[in-house]
Amino acid sequence: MYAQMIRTASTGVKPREEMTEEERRFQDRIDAGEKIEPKDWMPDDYRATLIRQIGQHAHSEVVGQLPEGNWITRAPTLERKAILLAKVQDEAGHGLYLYSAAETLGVSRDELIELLHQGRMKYSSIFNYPTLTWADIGAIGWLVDGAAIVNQVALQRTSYGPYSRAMIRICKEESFHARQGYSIMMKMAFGTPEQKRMAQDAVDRLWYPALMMFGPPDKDSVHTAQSMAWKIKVATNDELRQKFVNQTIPQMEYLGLKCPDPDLKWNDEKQGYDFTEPDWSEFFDVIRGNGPCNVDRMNDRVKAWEEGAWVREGLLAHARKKAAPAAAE
Ligand code: FAQ
Repeated sequence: MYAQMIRTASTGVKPREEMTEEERRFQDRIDAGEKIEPKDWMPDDYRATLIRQIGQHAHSEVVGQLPEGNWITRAPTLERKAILLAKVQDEAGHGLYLYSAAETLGVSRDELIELLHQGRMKYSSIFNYPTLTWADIGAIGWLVDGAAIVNQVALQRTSYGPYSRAMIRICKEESFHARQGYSIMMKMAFGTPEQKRMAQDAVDRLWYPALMMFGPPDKDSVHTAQSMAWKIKVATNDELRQKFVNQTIPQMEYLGLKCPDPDLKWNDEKQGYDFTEPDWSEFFDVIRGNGPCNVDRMNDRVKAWEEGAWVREGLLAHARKKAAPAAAE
């Protein structure tokens, strides 16, 4: 069902005079700040846009477990291992809330996962970069979860009720993730010269990919205008990127680390930093499937899905048996 909607989803904003009576009433509810709930009437494109965004968001949480899961056995202490394990489990839980929110729109989790595995749905560009050292785990918690929080705090106000409520819960857990990342960075940045060098190297490699997480510049963003009109998004890609830079640079200064952007400087007039944009050709290349780890990430996900088939079948058989105990006897 959703696979057909992907092709038909429009990207332009419909002028009010071209809207049907139903569409006008819907837009009025959005403008009045009302939440839209699963059984409410909604335009097909609103539904398709939400399925795309929530589905991609869910996939990002699940694929996002891979770069960190890779370090669970190599965490330097038992305490760090336990903390990282809890964080990676949280990401699975976030995927679950988000797939459930997408299901309220009439798409099944299996269909979304199939589309991901076929390369027809995306997940966040950031997870196509490798985690080479322990400092990368700190930088992911601090920069990647930090960027995710900036985006998700805004999404708590999104117009679709189930997505908004999932975001509220996810944001609470993400705050712990960012703290654990910053705690690793503090240990490294204030540690031996070699640890500090590793921390700087992680920032050097992950700074621009973290900026890319907010999506292309507003002028190249195909979905922002309509998504803002529907309040699916409540801030643009550039607005959120600027907010992230403003809040992160003082944290970087506290750590005594250098931002790999030689032109970064405070702009008094805009009360924010001027910074160099990421290399957008690299971003588009990564989301087309050509990043350093795209192939590995997808192979790992498909393998996990196939090898987990017997668990899903067993759980379904158990659920069926519980639902109809008399028939099963
Ligand atoms: N990566 O027109 P726009 C996390 C695509 S959660 C890949 O601007 P939109 C937690 C976009 O889909 C991280 N693709 O699109 C964690 C579209 O392609 P399409 C995930 C991207 O939707 C931490 C095309 O480019 N968070 O990290 C990206 O209005 C640590 C044009 O772009 C979310 O998903 C990208 N970065 O704005 C887990 C938040 N950016 O679909 C584990 C929810 C853009 O037409 C460890 N999503 N594209 O083929 C959003 O807020 C939005 O979807 C944006 C993109 C802002 C990401």
